[in-house]
Amino acid sequence: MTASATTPQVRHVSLAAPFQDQKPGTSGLRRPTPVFQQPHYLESFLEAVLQTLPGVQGGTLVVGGDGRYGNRRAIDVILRMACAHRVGRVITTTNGILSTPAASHLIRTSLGCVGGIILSASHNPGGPEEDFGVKVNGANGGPAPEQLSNAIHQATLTLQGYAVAETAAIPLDQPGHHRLGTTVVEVVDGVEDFVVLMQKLFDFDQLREFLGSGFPITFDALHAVTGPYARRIFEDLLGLPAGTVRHGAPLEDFGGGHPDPNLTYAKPLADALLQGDEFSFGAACDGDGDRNMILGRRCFVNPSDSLAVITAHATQVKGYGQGLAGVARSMPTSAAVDAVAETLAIPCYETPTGWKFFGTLLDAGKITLCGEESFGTGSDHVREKDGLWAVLFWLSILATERCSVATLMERHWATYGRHYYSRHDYEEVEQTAAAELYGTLQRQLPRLAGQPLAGDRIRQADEFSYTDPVDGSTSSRQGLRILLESGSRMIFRLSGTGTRGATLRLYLERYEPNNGALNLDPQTALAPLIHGADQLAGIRQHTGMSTPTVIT
Ligand code: VG1
Ligand code: CO
Repeated sequence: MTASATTPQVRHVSLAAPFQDQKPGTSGLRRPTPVFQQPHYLESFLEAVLQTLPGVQGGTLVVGGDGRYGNRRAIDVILRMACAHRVGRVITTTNGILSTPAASHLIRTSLGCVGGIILSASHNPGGPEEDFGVKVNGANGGPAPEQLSNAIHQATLTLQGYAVAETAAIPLDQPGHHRLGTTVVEVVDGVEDFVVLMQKLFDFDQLREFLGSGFPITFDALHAVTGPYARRIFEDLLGLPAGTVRHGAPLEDFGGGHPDPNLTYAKPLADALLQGDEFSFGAACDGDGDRNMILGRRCFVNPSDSLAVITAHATQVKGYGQGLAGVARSMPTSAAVDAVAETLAIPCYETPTGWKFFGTLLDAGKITLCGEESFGTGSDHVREKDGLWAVLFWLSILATERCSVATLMERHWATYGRHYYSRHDYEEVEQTAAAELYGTLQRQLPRLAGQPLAGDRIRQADEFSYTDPVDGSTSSRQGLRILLESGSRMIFRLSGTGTRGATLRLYLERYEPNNGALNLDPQTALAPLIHGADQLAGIRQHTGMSTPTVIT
């Protein structure tokens, strides 16, 4: 253990005025990096966290990030502020690399841990001119619930200053123990514990045999946090050839790309699977490792369908053989999983967007699996969505079924019918234009029921609000729903993770029974709804955009 020679001096810095823009969004506080680099900005938010999170003094905190520009500096600031706040122990990782699901696991397994601080803006690009972010997790390992985030925000609004210790930077290049005043800093390997957890949930012998039997796969880490985890799992433990993991070295700017595993931002991978024949399976994860994209040869798996498939096959997988307590999906996620839950006769919950809303259900043992349309899938093994877990789950199913991804999907739809689904994102829309589009539609809602739309009729139009079945807390204003008589629907939401202008998300869904047309292109199957949505909300007119930025 290295110890600072003397007890570090604590400096109290006063703010000329508290920051008024530190309200966390869907998942943490995300801002362009230059905003976080303003004097006192990061410190102010951290001070509010340290004042608000219960049990900080004397407690244990987990700290790490996705390796983006600013990661190292932020860890240094957190360690010095933790010392000033007399945190008992801070667990951080070599080079500060820690995926969001691995952080969740570390929080849950570390004695006396009161929560964690994850430095990531997730799928947003990184670098000096791109985005940075701070996510705060509670003692259960999950994202701060709304009440905690609101309390942190309230604290920032009236903050007069912050306390920080004057110490030299702690080296993070290798595991070890250090002492900063009364605070112990433990630097641990951020990969190993997580990999052990995966080995408990999945049969690695079966996977090794299957993957070695002529089922070539490729994984794209997009130069983000999952690189070291994926190399360890796929190349070291499952014996796949070096190079199976593409872009495996975490870079501060993710190589200049968006670390967002979708068809637009992970195009080289998508092209390899959708146009080439080299691989039977491909996958990618996002900046902080909680999202996943699953691809088969000539087959893209829609994330809503992925949750349904995982649910349908769960008992074939080692860690889930005892069956599922229930499942949950976010409101805009398609009802594909609902159909499976009905067959399995297990409860299916519908929550607002954001992983934080699954926490109470997971903690209460009401659900085992949950997911979102935004490439997020997970289970009760941690309290975050988990990209590599989803990839291993899919491979485990394929190892039992011994068929292609496309065949698995065809069989699934032939059993449950198909929920055609797509999300259209309009990014960097001018704030006022987006607010006007949303507000205009919101005001129309009470008059919409009974009106014709998209060759159908509107059954119900409302703004989604949610009462948590476990703790009774309520969350309103969670997206505008237009539900049609046929069961089709369209949802309008404004993103809570974007940092430039506004992002409008339009979610479209149409059900086709299992004796219907199951092999249409989703954009074709949804064409009347796409057109109807524009008619109803004037998307082109308000945004000035004729096509979405990203289509999933
Ligand atoms: C988006 C997704 C949401 C997800 C959130 C955080 O939020 O839609 O489903 O939980 O990102 O994911 P929004 O408000 O932009 O629609 V991550 O991987 O960025 O932490
Ligand atoms: Co993420």
